[in-house]
Amino acid sequence: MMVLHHCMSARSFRALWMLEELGVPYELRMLEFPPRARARHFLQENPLGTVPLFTDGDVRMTESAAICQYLATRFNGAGLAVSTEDESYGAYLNWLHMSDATLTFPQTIVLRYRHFEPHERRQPEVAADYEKWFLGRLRAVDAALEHEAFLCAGRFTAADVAVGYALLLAQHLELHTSFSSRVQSYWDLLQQRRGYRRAHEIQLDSARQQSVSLTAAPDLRPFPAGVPSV
Ligand SMILES: N[C@@H](CCC(=O)N[C@@H](CS)C(=O)NCC(=O)O)C(=O)O
Repeated sequence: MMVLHHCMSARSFRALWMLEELGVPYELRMLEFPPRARARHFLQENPLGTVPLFTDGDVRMTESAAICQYLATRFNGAGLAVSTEDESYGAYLNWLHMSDATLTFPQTIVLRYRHFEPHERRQPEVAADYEKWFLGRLRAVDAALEHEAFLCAGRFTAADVAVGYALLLAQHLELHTSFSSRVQSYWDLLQQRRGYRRAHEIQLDSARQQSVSLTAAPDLRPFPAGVPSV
């Protein structure tokens, strides 16, 4: 049985969304955020304390975009992967990597220095700079969508799930108000997918069943006193 450790709306949502797009069986284990402070038992499974942690037998993965790629290829029949023979293969890999390294990373700086840090440690200018960085990098998404509904290969792929999560995080951070109309339309399209909606429902249901709080990981409240922010 595949197992996914997940915090509400954290980057592990990429893997959850993929699993729901694929419709394959898995077990979802919900954790309070941040697990290193609020679910310390988890450190035995992942010393980094981060989610996702995804296991499939002896396979163990902690990078959300890599898990999207793994699942798309492992369940190739679902059509969410792009094969090495496809001329879009390079673009597909580029989007998968860009989703976290370029589009999520600057948002984590905004999250931290605008929302999570105690007031005296907040850095409004740093947050504003990285907001601009993120919005600047989104120009790549806008350009890719000029003649296409999806990012690559002329169809919905794991790359759209990985990049779609970066747009979800932007919405949590209220950066979506600066999306171009093309990016906003793409984001609207992604949110209509059954897999996306199911992933939201499942994380809520599972949180209730497993007595985990329902607020999103980036719930925009500072960490409580005593929880180190790195
Ligand atoms: N590059 C990793 C980042 C994983 C990561 O940092 N996850 C965050 C949640 S979005 C986390 O678990 N943070 C908890 C902490 O820093 O203690 C990925 O894409 O999965």
